[in-house]
Amino acid sequence: MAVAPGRRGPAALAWAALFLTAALAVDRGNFKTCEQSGFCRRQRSLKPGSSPYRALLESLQLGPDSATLQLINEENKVPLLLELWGLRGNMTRIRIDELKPLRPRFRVPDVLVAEPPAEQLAVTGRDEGSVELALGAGGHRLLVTAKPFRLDLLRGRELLCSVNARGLLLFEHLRPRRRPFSDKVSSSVGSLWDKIKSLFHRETPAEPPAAAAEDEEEERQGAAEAGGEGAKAAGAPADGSMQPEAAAPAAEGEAAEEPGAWEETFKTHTDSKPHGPASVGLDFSLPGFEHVYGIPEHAESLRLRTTEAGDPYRLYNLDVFQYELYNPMALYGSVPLLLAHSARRTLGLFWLNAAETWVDIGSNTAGKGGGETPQTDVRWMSESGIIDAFLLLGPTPGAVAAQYASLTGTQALPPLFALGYHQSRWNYNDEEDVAAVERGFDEHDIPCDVIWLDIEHADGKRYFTWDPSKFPQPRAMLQRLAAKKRKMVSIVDPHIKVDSGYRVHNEIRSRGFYVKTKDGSDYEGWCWPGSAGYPDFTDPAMRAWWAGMFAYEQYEGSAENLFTWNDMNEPSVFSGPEVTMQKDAVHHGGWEHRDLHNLYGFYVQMATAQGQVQRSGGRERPFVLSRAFFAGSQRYGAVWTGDNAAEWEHLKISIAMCLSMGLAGLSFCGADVGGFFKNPDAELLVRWYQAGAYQPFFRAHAHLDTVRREPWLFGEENTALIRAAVRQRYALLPFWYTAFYRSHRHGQPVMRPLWMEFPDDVATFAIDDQYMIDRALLVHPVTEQGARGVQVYLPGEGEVWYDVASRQKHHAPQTLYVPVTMSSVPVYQRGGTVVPRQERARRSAECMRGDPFTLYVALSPQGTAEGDLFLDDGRTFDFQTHNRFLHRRFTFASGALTARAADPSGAFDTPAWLERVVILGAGKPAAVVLQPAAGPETRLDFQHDAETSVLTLRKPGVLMADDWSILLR
Ligand code: NBV
Repeated sequence: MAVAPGRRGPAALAWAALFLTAALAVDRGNFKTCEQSGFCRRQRSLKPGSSPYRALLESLQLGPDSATLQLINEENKVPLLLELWGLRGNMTRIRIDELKPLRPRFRVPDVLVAEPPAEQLAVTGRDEGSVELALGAGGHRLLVTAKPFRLDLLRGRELLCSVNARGLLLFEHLRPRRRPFSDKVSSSVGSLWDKIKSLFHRETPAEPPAAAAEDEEEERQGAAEAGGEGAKAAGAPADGSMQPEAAAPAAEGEAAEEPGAWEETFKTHTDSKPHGPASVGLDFSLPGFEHVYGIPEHAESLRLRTTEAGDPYRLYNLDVFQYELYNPMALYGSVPLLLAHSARRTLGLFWLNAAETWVDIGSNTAGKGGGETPQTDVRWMSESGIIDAFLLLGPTPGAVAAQYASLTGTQALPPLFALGYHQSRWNYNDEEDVAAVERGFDEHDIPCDVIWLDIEHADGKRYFTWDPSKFPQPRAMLQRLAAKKRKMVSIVDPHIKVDSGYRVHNEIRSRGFYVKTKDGSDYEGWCWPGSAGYPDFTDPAMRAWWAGMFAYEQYEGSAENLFTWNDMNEPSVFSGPEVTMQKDAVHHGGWEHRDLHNLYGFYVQMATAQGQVQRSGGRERPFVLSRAFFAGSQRYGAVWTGDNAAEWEHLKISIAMCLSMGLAGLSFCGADVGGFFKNPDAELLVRWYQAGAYQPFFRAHAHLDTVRREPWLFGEENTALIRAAVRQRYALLPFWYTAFYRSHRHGQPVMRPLWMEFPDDVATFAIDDQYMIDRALLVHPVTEQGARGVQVYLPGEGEVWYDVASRQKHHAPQTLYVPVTMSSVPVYQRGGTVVPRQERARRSAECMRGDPFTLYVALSPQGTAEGDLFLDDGRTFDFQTHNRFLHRRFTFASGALTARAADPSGAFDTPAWLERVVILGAGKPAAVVLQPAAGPETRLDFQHDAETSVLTLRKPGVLMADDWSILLR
């Protein structure tokens, strides 16, 4: 069947034609370079050299689980407090704040799942110039060198990481504003009135205890002066007051007073910076490492590049229209976690700061060759807040993933349906359109779990409402979907239409829940609905209220099978600087938007997920897709790579981008299948379905002005190809679900780079056109137009791999040339694994509940294999709260396949049974015998294909919940 094209006027169609033919390219001028970002410029202008910081070793104090030490900047005499922890599980935490800040500096809340438990530290060595600390049981030592200040983290004789070895610690202390003569020069734009105001402006934060702060500053300045000439040299006002004249030029290293330090203009926007410069920066040297990864989100190869020649990687959640590939520009989400990997070990650096951040990467070997010991240097620079850095010491990739998960939490276990296929577009026009699309899936026998509604479904972009003419009966529509065991997702963006007739706006405003401007009024920005307010999701009371909005009686027309999509939550503000919120906007607690920008989207998704949990009385698991994210967002749902395009390069980079997110804890990642902007041709669309079917979040989505592209609109042949790809996804749902369960339990990424599984195989370190799903499947999607074949690298000395389609066995390591046709999706099962499948084609995931299973047992060269299966109701928290689950382990050894509980604490009633076992790489047995846990042995029918060495056992018929063994005799 065909779907009617969207009902659009001629003007819209003309615009669409223009849009569809225009070349896509980001308008770089809308976004800052490091040079245009005052603090980045100041930080980066500090070149490696001798650091002005000295550690005051005599100030060392050992607490029960941490050590503190003062650092002094010998040029301006401002003291810092360094705190060190040896955390349990092979981690070290380094926190640096001002000893006596003029006002409290922002510390990131709610991201760490708990205060990380620490181990006792001990002083193990000391001399005039250094102190050595033992960091708990892991055998790590920390050498603190006094002058210049430096930290070396060692294990035995091996140096793992040095901090401030390049002398790039730059901590801009808070200061009272001096007479801003310099600002006159710097503020190219800005009203006269603003300037007059700023001349008389003293810092008056909305809430932090600043009243006392200036006294403290006086004290500190006094102390500094007593302590030496440095303070005078730095021009610090002795009485802490504003000086009518700049008392003295800023001292060297005191780069803060340069133009832009107290006010900064970008394009038409002036950032008032009422608290002045406050940035922090620090360098980490990683000897022995040449490969670094992580710090999503960037449209970049998996392996990060060095940044010396251009801009650093930027972490600042932004709505970047038509983003470009392979560059360090910021995108919608940020996770300040960087991984370094070598054949010897893996390390992680987690920089817990939610302000705008830039990351410079340098290497002594990049492009240089030669026999030097490789070293990577990483430099972090953030606009405000403190330095709170975690060194995750691995030593394996899996250990780093577990360490990061112990800090920020693991991936939420999605409801099963969410791992199925999602059909979205901007927009499905009305209830009839939704019904027709849904019918299309049934008519074409393509499974589909969810239909999505974008912004046009709401009444005038008033979220939590429905357009009365297009969606007059939302509940009935949801019921029709529910009857087919399908779900719906509606979009709820965090910009709220300023409209006194809109209840949501009125309530947020009357409760004082909007973000405020620097002057204390409700902040308003321009977005889809026109003028919009932005709820302050950093306020727990606001989040509780928002969560309450998902109650069925609040969100009218909603139902149990309606889930949520949070878009534009960077936040996107069309009228704002860099399409986001002004940095001097004020949040709960008086904190500036500057301090916590990268957390906004995290909180939106948190509150939304909370709402979904609450509406079911705490029983049902939520599903929320978010565009913006931060460290810890994995606890609240899924993320996607935003507005990509129907281009082959975009298809290719979706793999690298999701791998990078997975490394940073966000396992539930996907890209718009088909590409958001532009129209894919049939070949690209089919290839994208084939790739998407093997990525964690599998959703087709398209821009409003693209041609309709439901899977059956490209001719029978292509429909069949798409059907096959989607069905492959569904057959593997038990495998995906089990992988997600283990990710939820242990923090391992579901989609992972080859080097996570083969950490000492250097050949895998730069690969990002193929990857592993869990530890069993290797996928190399076809991402080249007109491809006749792909080169697949099969890693693992002495291992074997089985082509999932042909069942042919291949020895590793080797690079295999694999000829492909349009139906090929190169997937390999690793020898030594067991993969569970459900192979009956159904309408949706829920329809597969209770369906029988097939186990694919791929034998290792030693004739062994192991795998598992997690089963529960697929939707509630009962697996957690009532142990209602099955976690089964299948082991093949010595000619016998056995099924036992992987976790005997769970129990779950299911009629699901075993209908087939396929053993790859098996010889022909004389007989096959089933030994059930209770009852007599029976013989099983089997079939052996001598050419492929595939042994198929028919109808074992045992329940998946039972223990049993199958013996090959
Ligand atoms: O809500 C409309 C779109 C949405 O379809 C897309 O997936 C988001 O990434 N949204 C962005 C806003 C407009 C984009 C041009």
